[in-house]
Amino acid sequence: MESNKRGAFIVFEGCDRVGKSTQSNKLFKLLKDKDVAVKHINFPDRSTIIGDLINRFLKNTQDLSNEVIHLLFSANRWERVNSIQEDLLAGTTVICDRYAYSGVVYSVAKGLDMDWCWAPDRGLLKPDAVFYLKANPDQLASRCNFGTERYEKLELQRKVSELFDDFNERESSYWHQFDAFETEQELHSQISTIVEKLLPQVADKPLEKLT
Ligand code: Z5A
Ligand code: MG
Repeated sequence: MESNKRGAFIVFEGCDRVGKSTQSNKLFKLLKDKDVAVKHINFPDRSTIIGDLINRFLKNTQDLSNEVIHLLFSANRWERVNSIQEDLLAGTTVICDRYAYSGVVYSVAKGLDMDWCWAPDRGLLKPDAVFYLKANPDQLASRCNFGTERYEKLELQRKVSELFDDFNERESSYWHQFDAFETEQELHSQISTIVEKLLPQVADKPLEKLT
């Protein structure tokens, strides 16, 4: 008989180079090894036509206005919404590296209006948990040099970091903050403990949307 339990929608957020990909991949492997149905996705999804435009923008080979790139990042999430919903309802847990919160904070850090920025992401699926890896961008710069992508500048990362902190405060019912300077293994263990409790908690809950 098919299970009517749904999977959990888990998002990783934080500044550049805080370890989102490292931790989301570790969690994916752990759940897979435990035979939990799980998928790992990331935004921007550079594999689509919209994602290719975003990639060219980030690599500085395509100029786009702040408004246009913002809407493309959001459209790139809308491209995946049906497949995420299908997976969750089929009982698959979806681990997502960056989501709508990244969409808003980078654009607001560049000077766009918060309400305008949030509007196109309203109606997307709401995560069951957001794991926010927090690090002071000045300290992060010493972890590894910023690369050559468009947003990898200290001043912008400082604003981004403050805006993530604001989200963490406002959305504290499902955001979990971690110190990104803990060891990879320590962070993984803290995150796994929360996920172990989360999966049974959300299994019978209806999916919610971002409002
Ligand atoms: N963006 C946007 O503007 N609007 C949107 O809607 C979305 C995104 C979705 C590309 O994102 C850009 O898109 C991004 C935001 C913008 N611009 N910036 N800045 P991306 O997700 O493709 O790239 P990224 O997240 O910025 O960078 P990243 O390199 O993928 O970072 P990460 O995944 O957080 O870090 P990591 O690869 O796991 O780790 C970085 C290094 O640190 C690596 O060498 C690790 O081995 C090391 N590491 C990891 N954890 C630790 C610990 N605990 N201790 C020590 N060292 C560690
Ligand atoms: Mg990454």
